[in-house]
Parts: sequence; C-alpha cells; structure tokens
Amino acid sequence: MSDIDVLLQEHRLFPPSPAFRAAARVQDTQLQDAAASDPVEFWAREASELTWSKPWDTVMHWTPPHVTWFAGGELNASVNCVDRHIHGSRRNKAAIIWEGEPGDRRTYTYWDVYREVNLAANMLKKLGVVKGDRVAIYLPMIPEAVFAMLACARIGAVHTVVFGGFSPESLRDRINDCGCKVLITADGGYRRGQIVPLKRHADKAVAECPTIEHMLVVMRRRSGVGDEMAAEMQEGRDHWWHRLKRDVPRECAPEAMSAEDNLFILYTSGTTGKPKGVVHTTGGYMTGVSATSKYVFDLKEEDVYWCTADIGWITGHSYLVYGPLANGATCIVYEGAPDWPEKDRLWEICERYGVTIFYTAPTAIRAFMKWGASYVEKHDLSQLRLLGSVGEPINPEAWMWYHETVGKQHCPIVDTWWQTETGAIMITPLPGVTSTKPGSATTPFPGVRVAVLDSQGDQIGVGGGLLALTHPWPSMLRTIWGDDQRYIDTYFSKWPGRPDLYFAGDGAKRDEDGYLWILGRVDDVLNVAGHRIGTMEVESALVDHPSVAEAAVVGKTHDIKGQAIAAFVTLRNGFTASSSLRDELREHVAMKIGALARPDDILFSADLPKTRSGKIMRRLLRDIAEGRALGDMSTLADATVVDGLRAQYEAQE
Ligand code: 7RM
Repeated sequence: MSDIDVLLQEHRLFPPSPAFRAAARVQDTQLQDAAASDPVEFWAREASELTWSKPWDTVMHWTPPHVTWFAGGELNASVNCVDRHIHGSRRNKAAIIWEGEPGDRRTYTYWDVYREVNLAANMLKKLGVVKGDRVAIYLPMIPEAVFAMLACARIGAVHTVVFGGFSPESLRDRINDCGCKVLITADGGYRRGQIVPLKRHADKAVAECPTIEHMLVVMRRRSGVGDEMAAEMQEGRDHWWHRLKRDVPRECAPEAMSAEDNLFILYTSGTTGKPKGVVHTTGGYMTGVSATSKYVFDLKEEDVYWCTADIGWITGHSYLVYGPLANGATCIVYEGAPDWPEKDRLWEICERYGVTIFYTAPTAIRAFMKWGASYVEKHDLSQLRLLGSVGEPINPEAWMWYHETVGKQHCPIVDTWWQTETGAIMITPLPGVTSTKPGSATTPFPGVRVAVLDSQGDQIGVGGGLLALTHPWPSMLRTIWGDDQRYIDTYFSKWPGRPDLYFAGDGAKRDEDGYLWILGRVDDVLNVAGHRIGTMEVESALVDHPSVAEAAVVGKTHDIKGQAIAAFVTLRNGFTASSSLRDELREHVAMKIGALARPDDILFSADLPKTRSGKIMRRLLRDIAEGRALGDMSTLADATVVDGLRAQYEAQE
C-alpha cells in the first residue's frame, strides 16, 4: 500500500476537549459561516483590528489575476507590531525571549523592542536607505533579525531575508535580482557548536553585487569566545551595528505606507532554475497574518508562543514576527539546532519558559520520534496547550506521536497548509471547533475558498485532484519581483480562460466529510525537510561542475526529511565515475546553493531515459529512486537504458 493510501484510510477523529473549547477564542461555526457567505466583509472586519493612520476607501478590487486590498488606506507594519503595544498593559510584557545556541539568553519587552526598532530604523536611514529601497537581511536567529525586519518596515524599505544556510552565490543572486542597497549580516552564528561565518559569505557575495552600498554587521561573537568569527570590516562600506547605534537618534517616525506598498520580497523555489521573488504588500499581508495567528493559535494574552521556523522562511516571517507581534504575544526565538548540546534542547526550552503553543515541522517531529520519547519525558511540558505543524504533509504516525508524547493527548494539533505565496495559513483546523484527523489539514480558514479541480477545471466533490484557491485573499502575493508574466504563468494559467483560479502546485483529496488531504507537489519542486528546492536549481548546480554533461534530479521518500534528493548524472568525455567524484559533486551543490540542497544519492550513468523527442523521463527516474515497479515506458526512445540504470541503482544501495 502506498503512503497516500495509508493516509486516506485514516478514520480517527479527535474533537477538541470540552475544556479547550470552552476557553477558545472561537467555539462554534458562526465565524466560518459568516465568512463563507461574505469573505470580503470578514477580511474587512479583521483588517479593522489593525491600527491604520488612514482608513481605506475600497476593501477589495479584483481584476484577475491582480488584486488590491484596502486601497486608499495607510498603515505601518512596525507600528502594528510594536508601537501600539507600548501604551497600555503590554508595555513591559516580554515580546521576545531569546536563547542563543551556546546558552546565552536575552529578553526584550515591547518597550525594549520599540527602542531597538527605532534605533535600527535610524541606522538604516543614516546609511541612505529610503522608502522603497531594498535591504537584504542575512542573519542568524538573533533578536536583531527581528529588529532589522521591523526597522525596514518602519521606514518603508522592502526587506528580503536570505536564510543563513544559503551559500554566498545564492545570497548574491537574490541581492542582484532585486537590487538591494544595504545588506544586514553578522560576524557569524552558532549551529551545532560550529560557527557559520556569515560575514565571510557576505563578503564573497557582495564582491559581485554592484548595488550594495553598505553592510551593517551585528557582532554575534561572545566576548572571549568565537574569535574564529573575526570579520574583516571594509572601511567606509561596513559598519558595526552596535557602534552605529550610538550615533543615531532614539526615535524614528514611522512611514505612512499605502496598504498596497510592498512590505517584503521573499525568494522561493519554483520549477525553473531561478528562485522567484514573491512580493507581499503591507495592508493585506498584515491582515492575513494577524487574523490567522489569533484564531489558528488561539492566542491569549498570557500565552508563551514558540514557532521554531527560521526567519529565512515564510513561516518565520508570518508566524515568528509579523503575526504574533501584531497580536502582542510573547515569542520564543532560539538560535540553534534541536539536538545541541543534547536531543532535548527544545523540550528544555519549553519547560524553562513555560511554552504554551508550539509550532514546528513534520520533519522535526519525525526526528524527535526517532530519537525517542525519553528526551521529551525528561521535561515538564504541562504548560503546553496547543501544537501546530507546517511545511509538508504530516504522516498519521508522526501526528499520533506528537499528540501522545508531546501533547499528552490534551493539546489540539493544527496542521496548517499554506505557502510563501499565500502569505498566511489557508487550510487549517480551528482548534476550539474542528475535529481533527491525523494527516489532514482539515478545512479552509474563514474567508478562504478552496477547490479540488481536475485538469479541465471541473470540481471534484470527493476524490483527488489539483488544489486551487478560488477567491482572492488579503495576504496573497501580488507579483513576482520584476517578472509579472511569471506570476501570471505560474499561478493563474493552469486552467485556460480562468485567470481567477490560483494554482497552488499541490495535489489534494477531499474525503466524504469534506476534509482536505494535501498530497504534495505536482510540479518539479521538492520538499526536503520542509524546505522547497527546485529540481532545476540542483540540476543547474550539477551541470556547472566541469565533469557533468547532463543531470536529472528527482525526489525520493525519506523517513525523516520527507523527501531526499537523488541525482542521475552523465559525465563528460574524459571523466570517470568514482566515489570521490560523487562526494565532490555533492559538495559542489552544497557550495553553489547551500547544504540543504546536497543530494543524498548520485548515480552515474552513460545515458538517461528519454522520450523520442529527447525529454528526460523523470517519472521513470523517480520509480527507480523509489525502488518501485516502472510505469509506462511506451514513449521511451531506448528501453534498455532504464534496465541498466535500475540494476546499477540496486547494486549501489
Ligand atoms: C509554509 C510553507 C509550501 C509547500 C506547499 C506544500 C507544502 C506546507 C503543508 C504542506 C502538506 C501542510 N511555505 N506544505 N504546509 N503540505 N501539509 N500542512 O511551508 O512555500 O515553503 O512551501 O509546502 O507542498 O505547496 S513554502
């Protein structure tokens, strides 16, 4: 039986406990019912919870596939995340509780964050950044990362955060694609006891970034330790964050941003070799993330909320920074690895700070499972009341383990489906209302309309098909930076003549109860440990190596990472396959893109299976990598190639 069949035979139902329901923000279906009949009205009501310096004229204007929300309105995201909390009872409430991997700790109240964001905003101004400029952020998970994002938002600069695990080349390409003026980085970060030399990577990147005028560098190194991080500062171009901070005024008036002004760009992998700059705007995005944070996580004043995602991903943007802070929540931020120094690090943190809401990825849950329950059981997790999952399909076994071992059977689990492009959670249980099924993201969030469609665009009532969003939502991407045609082609051209239908790139099934089961990507995008990686990106990195003539990359099921990367490579004349070349190619990909893209398997082959018109048949390569029976081979030019590859693959295992 395939994984999908197992998933779809899942019939267990977990209703919220009466106690949870009785205290929940949403306890019945009224909100969903009202939103279903008038989504625009629902979103307008949520938007009005934000602080606006000027009210909007028009809630929504939809000329498919382009939308505006709250046109005419003005607001500032940093005001909504910080300023509006410093006048009342939240002034001295912890906004950020931070732990560095080596064990250093800092707590910032809302007032503290207000001061830091104002100072950082003035530092950017001093470096010449003005409204509309792009600023790249390449930082470890330290409080300054949050301050940097909010500082950009405060002055109307558009941030693009680049995950610290990405290579100098990936950083360079992102900076150049959107023409950043300033790069904010750090001397380094800590990961599994090792130092990630971010400034050195930044120097390499910036050597080929003509638009960068300045670098602002946070000193992460702790006094006396970590001298390996020592950064070379280029006079005039590079500035230490802590020094510049002394030279700027304390207050920075927030820029009044139009609702449709850009808030940030975040790059994500697609089906081509070049990552796309997903553009999010201010009013709609803030509305989406603040409403979903409030209802999906049932956020209450006294909660201690922890989203383990890195700010380099959309989950970090929406559910570590903008959503929870807009709600005045107390957020945990942790710098390092979950198994450092021991495999109970996350549970130790949960216990120490009394975490009540914990949001992580299935890949992490499967790793915890493998490490064993004893690491969890060593700690008092009695404050936990809600668990969340995001990033990839969660298998029922991992769901049950999360429910029993972490949640002690009393915490609802919200399995949240969404994307970089959707900005906010789209399909999810409401924890006080929805009965959950292990492995199902359940039903759309209020105000979101979803359909499962066949390739003709016809609705599938019960059964599998392509996942589509059929009504605009406030936090949807507005375009791809510098390439609106790619926006139209990628997301709104799947069903000809229907530019109003958003194609998510995922397969989904609706069951008899109307529950949605996400089946994974239907395009050439891999999901490795919750990270999106395009097969073409990895192929380009491989072909970049002098020995490689041709490469085809596919995903292969992996019991912890969800998917792992398998590459099929043909060598140029004069090169011979060897295990040292295999290692070299794996490192080459890690060097070009980042360690997250390093292939697990590389198989050398004289030929790749191709159609008569010369297209590589990845489907067959997937069958080989998964050890499955081979599918239809009738279009294959030379069937013997496949037999040879399979024999070779099996010999290698
Ligand atoms: C938030 C995020 C998006 C892709 C998406 C899916 C997969 C995300 C779930 C999921 C099944 C989930 N943004 N995905 N959440 N699949 N169940 N709850 O991950 O842009 O990086 O990735 O991730 O394939 O299209 S993302």
